[in-house]
Amino acid sequence: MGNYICSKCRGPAVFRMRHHRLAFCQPHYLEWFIDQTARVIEKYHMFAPTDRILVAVSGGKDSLALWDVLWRLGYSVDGLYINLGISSEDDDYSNESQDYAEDFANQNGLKLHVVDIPQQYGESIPQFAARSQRGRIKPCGVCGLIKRHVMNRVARDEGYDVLTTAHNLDDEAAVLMGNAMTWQVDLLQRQYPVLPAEDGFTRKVKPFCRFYERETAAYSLLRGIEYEEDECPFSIGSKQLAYKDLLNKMEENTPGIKMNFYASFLNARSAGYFIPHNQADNEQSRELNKCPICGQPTASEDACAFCRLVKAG
Ligand code: Q46
Ligand code: ZN
Ligand code: ZN
Repeated sequence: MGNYICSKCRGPAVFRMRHHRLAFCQPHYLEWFIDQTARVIEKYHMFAPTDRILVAVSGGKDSLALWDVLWRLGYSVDGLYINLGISSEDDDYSNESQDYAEDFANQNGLKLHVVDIPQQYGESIPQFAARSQRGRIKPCGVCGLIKRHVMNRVARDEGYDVLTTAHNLDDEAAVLMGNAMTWQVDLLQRQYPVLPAEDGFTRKVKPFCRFYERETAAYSLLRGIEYEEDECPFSIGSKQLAYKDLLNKMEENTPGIKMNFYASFLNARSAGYFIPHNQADNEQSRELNKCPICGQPTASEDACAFCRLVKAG
């Protein structure tokens, strides 16, 4: 990579980050990346050294990198892979992704929970989506609902203190842009690197929220982690991808703008913006009940959205 030199040892650099004005050789990049993750965990009080952590792994670069880093930092961290039953003509996406997650766990002697949605509930995500309200809910909507339910169930049943996901800065900035376009105050208020445990929900944290996607990709590559390179076929043409493209174009002209956008939002949020006008009313409306079928929290008076979806099959 050009003539850049490592900011730490002055040897030849293999990776450069314009916005940080840093470049590193391989060992010093891996070291820097782990160190930065530890700082974010500390900054947002994500978890304590004794906490039992469950990391949601998709078999892709971000989630396997997260599992690797937390394990190297000495945390007690197990994985959860949810097989969604997604495939296309030329790509057995869910099964291949599961192989990558299992290989990673086996190579490093780590524990992986696997929940196979078609096996356990009789239908894949596309099948659930096709009949949910006669196809009115898109696969990603159904997928999000099912993943949230399963992650929370496994975390609760297996006694984990915290659930981690590998959302990176590109993901968070794209979600932020989507929420800001329509000023969805309730969603903006909930967009934070830590969601505390409450009302039967396990604490959720995002230790990679300040890394650019190319930084997590570089970590996996330089660490030699093998991962599923294909994206889920349903992500093609999504609004989220369109926002990511837009932000990437802006980043090309103004390095650091993506980080600025997200970090400034977090500061504004911490300063009290995005708090609903009538906080009391809002808290009232958030009162949750217990689903009579699965026991998970729900805003519904009856069965939760997940149980209604499964029961309707
Ligand atoms: S896995 Fe699920 Fe994503 Fe595929 S169906 Fe959509 S939400 S795109 S993170
Ligand atoms: Zn170096
Ligand atoms: Zn339920």
